[in-house]
Amino acid sequence: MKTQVAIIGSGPSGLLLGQLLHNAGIDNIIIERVTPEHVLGRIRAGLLEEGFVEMVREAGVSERMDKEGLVHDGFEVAIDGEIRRVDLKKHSGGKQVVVYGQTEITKDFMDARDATDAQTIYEVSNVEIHDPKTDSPYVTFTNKDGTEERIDCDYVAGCDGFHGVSRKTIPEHLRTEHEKIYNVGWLGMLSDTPPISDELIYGTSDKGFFLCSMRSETRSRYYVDVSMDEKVEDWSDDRFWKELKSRLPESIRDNLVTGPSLEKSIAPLRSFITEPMQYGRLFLVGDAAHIVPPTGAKGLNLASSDVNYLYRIMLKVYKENKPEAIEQYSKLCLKRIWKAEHFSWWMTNMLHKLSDNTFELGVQKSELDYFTSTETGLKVVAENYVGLPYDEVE
Ligand code: RFL
Ligand code: PHB
Repeated sequence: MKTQVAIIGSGPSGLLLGQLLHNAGIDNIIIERVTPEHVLGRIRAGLLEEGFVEMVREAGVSERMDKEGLVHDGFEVAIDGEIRRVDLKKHSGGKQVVVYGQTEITKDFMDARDATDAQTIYEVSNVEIHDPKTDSPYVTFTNKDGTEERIDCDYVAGCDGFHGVSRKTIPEHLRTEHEKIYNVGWLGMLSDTPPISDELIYGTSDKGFFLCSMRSETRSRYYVDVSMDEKVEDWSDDRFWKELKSRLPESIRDNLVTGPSLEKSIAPLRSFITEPMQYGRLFLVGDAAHIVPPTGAKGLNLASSDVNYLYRIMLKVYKENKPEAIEQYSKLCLKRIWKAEHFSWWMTNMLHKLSDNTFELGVQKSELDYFTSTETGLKVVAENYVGLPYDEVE
C-alpha cells in the first residue's frame, strides 16, 4: 500500500487529522489496533474548547455537534458547601465551551470517513514504523486475517495514545520525558439521569473532590476522587451515589437524581510530556505525546491543538511545496501544551487534597478563594479554561 500520510490510531486525533487531510486532497490511511466498537466504548472527555469546535466545523463534521452540543457560558465551583460561579463568557472576552461527548465526536468522524473512499484498517497488530529519518518511511503491521502488510508513505502521524508504539519509535536517548503521578484517581459514572445542574460543578468537601458533569439534558457524568488502591468492582451504584451525595453541598444534595449506571471506571491522574514531538518524518499527536489530569478538561482539546498545527504544516508541505515547514511542529505544539499542562496541574492541586500538611492546606484554601472571588483570579481561570489561542503556522 502507498499513501501520503500514514496515521496510526483512530481516536479523536487520528480521525480529525484524517478527515482534514482527506478534505484537502492529501491521501491518508488510518490503522487501528482495536475494533470501531471498542474505540466507541471508551467513555472519556466531554468538554470542548472553541478551538476544537472550530476544527470540527472546518472538517465539515459538525452537523450533530452544532445541533446537540450544549453551549456553556460558565461553570460552578463548590468550596466546602458554598457555590461560586466562574462566568467564562464574561471573564474570557465572550468565549464559551461546548459539552458534547468524545464518543459522539468519534462516531461522527467515523461516519464521515465511512462516507469517503479514505481507508481505515481496524484490528491490526505488530505495528512498526521504519526509517522515519529518511525521505521514504514505511509502516508494517499484521492484518486481522494474519497477513503482513506494508504502507509506504511520506509522513507518519503517531496518533496512537499513551500506550502506542509511535513514541517508543523515537530512540530513548533522544527523548526527554517529564512525568508527575498524583496518588489519586477519578472514579467516573455515567447514567441516564438528568444532570443536577445546568452547568458543571467542580467541588471540594471534607470527604474529597467531586465533579458533576453531563453529556446531555438526560445523561449525567459524575466523578469522585478515590485513592489508587480502590477497585471499580468494589463500587456498586448505590455506594457511588451515597459517596457523591455526601460530598455535595447541602443546598443541592436533594436535587441529585440517581439511577442505574451505564459505565463506571477509575482513571489515575497523571501529567506527562515527551519532548521533542517529532523525529524526522514521524510526528507524535495527542495522548501519544502528553497526558494531563482531567481537572482542566484539556486532554482532548490538546489533541485538537496538535492536529491543528500538523494539518496546517501538511498544507504548507503539499500545497505550497515547503517541506521545511515540518521543523516547527514540535516547538509550536509544546508551547501551548506546557501552558495547558500547567493549568491542569494547578487546577488539580487547587481542588484535590494531595497533602496532610496543614500549612499547604491553608495556602490551598486561600488560593482557591482568591481565584474564585477576584476579577483577576477569575480571568486567569476563565482564559485558560476556554483554551488559549492557537499560534500561526509559518
Ligand atoms: P486515544 O483516544 O487514546 O486514541 C489512540 C488510539 O490509538 C489506538 N492504538 C493503536 N492503533 C494502532 N496501532 C497501535 N500500536 C496502537 N496503539 C494504540 C488506540 O486503540 C486508540 O484508538 O488518543 P487521542 O486520539 O490522542 O485522544 C486523546 C483523548 O482521548 C484524551 O486526551 C481525552 O479523553 C482526555 N480526557 C478529557 N479531555 C478533554 O479535553 N476534556 C475532558 O473533559 C476530558 N475528560 C479525559 C477526560 C480522559 C479521561 N480518561 C479516561 C483518561 C475524562 C477521563 C476520565
Ligand atoms: C467530563 O464530562 O467527562 C469532564 C468534564 C470536565 C472535566 C473532566 C471531565 O474537567
